[in-house]
Amino acid sequence: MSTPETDTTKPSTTYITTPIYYVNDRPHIGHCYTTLVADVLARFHRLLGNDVFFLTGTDEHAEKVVTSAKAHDMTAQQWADHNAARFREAFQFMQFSNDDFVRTSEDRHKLRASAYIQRLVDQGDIELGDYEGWWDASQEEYVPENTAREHDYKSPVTKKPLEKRVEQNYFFRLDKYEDWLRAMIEEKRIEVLPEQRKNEVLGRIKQGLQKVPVSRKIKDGDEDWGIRMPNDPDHRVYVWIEALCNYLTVVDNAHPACDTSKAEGDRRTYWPKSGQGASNVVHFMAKDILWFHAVIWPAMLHALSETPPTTVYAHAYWVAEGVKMSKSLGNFIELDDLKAYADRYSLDAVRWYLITQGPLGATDADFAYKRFVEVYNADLANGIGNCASRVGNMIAKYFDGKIQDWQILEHFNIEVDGETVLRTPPRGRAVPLAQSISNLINENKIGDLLLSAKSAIRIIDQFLSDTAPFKLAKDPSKLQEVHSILYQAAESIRIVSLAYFPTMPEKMAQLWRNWNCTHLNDPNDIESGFVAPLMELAQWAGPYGLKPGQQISKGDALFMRADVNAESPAATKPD
Ligand code: ME8
Repeated sequence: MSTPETDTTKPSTTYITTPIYYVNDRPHIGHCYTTLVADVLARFHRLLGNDVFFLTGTDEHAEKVVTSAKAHDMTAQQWADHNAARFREAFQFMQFSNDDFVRTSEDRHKLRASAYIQRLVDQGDIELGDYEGWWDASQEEYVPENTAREHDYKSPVTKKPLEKRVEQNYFFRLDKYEDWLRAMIEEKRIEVLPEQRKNEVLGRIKQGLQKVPVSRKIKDGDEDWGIRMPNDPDHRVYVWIEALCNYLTVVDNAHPACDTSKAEGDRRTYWPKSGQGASNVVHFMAKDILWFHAVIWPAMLHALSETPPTTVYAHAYWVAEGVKMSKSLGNFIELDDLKAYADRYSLDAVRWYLITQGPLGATDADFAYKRFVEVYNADLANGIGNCASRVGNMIAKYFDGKIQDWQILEHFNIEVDGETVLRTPPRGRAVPLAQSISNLINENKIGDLLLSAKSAIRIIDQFLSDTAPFKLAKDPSKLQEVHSILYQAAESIRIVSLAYFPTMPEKMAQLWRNWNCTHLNDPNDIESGFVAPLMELAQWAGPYGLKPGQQISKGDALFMRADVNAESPAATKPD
């Protein structure tokens, strides 16, 4: 067996973040998707035995939160509380394994973010000046003149008219960091992914960087909501600038501004200061907010003498049945839609569909009911589900569900076009798949990894069809061969199931319970942790492999086949 490949170029400590979401409205598929991508990556890291910290949360100090709160007859805080709870509930429903959930209205965030801003002011990285620009109220950001002109002075995202604003503001001297940023991104010391997005960012940096406004003067009658400039309480910190700070405030628990280190442990290991250790810091988001994460935030960190993120990953968008989702069209795929799909097909099937069909790359992806059913039947009901049942049923039927203490054969004779050829078992696919996980995960290649897991299942299925144990079993002299075939298939499925676990933890835990596999500390609790790191769990017939005497029970099917003619569950979901 070849030795496991491990990527020694990257540290194993990993910090994974999602955007913090605006609480002006409820969560939808987009929020769930980015958080799912982060969740799956975090679960892969845990499976590898890496130390990982996964953060998500809510961004609360936006003007649109105030406006929307008023429309609901609530204070901004009340409305933020209401919607932050909906995000938490949504993420629990999706079974995300985030280690913390930050809200920017919390003291730990406000105190530390103010302290960072004060330091930037003291150092001269933030200074006072006049600003005149095109304000996109729906996105809470200024749009550069050329972009505003290109879009006919309408929001490039929501198409609402832009507002001309002139104000005295504090500015962050982003211009000072142009050369540094360009070099960092070109040399992949900050890796911007996918490649196409990196090229867009570099192209925009090359047009020149200007100072960016970081505050807004408070007007009479404004609700007291947000963080004030620590050096000038007449100004409020621009929501984007303090929101970005969340990634650091949550792990910076040694900061004198707020000592909560006892409750939280030492989280600085997840994002050490330069020279004080190493960690992969991975920010996930969609393409809409890449600029803030790939340019403004790294420059702020550099100015604060903090390490920049290792990876900034901006996926594309979901659209719904071929149409861009928008409020005016009312065609958002809502949490309730996902719940209705989960109700019919299982939550893990929803997670699988989103991850494998979603916009992980630079191209938008379509959420379409027909495609969901196709993928569900092909990958799950007829894929891993059927493959595992075939093997489980045959072990039950021919061996009373017990792995025998017999020698396991490695080669099998099969007939192809009337000739006898030697067929090797799928172990040659399953073991290298497990060995490749570390490298693929370090490169954030979740899509490629799941594709190879899927193709490994197809190969196991083909092996069963080629060797036809169900025919051989009719001849009692062939039982050792039948047992070997089934062992080879079952042990391969067990190893491949480890690669499926991060996306479909409930279903894989169900399979492991059926087969009495001891991968988890508590077989009934997917969050109980693995008993050993992946390379030990995945060892062929190793300490956690299928062994003589192990009872394989058929159990319930993992995925029932879906009726392609049924109506979409979203169409029949309750109000
Ligand atoms: O921008 N497809 O928050 P936000 C895929 N608060 N992902 C989508 C999506 C879609 N159609 N729509 C939204 C903000 N998303 C700021 C972030 S971070 C310091 C501050 C996801 O509530 C995607 O991750 O508008 C996108 O980047 C994010 O939601 C925007 O969420």
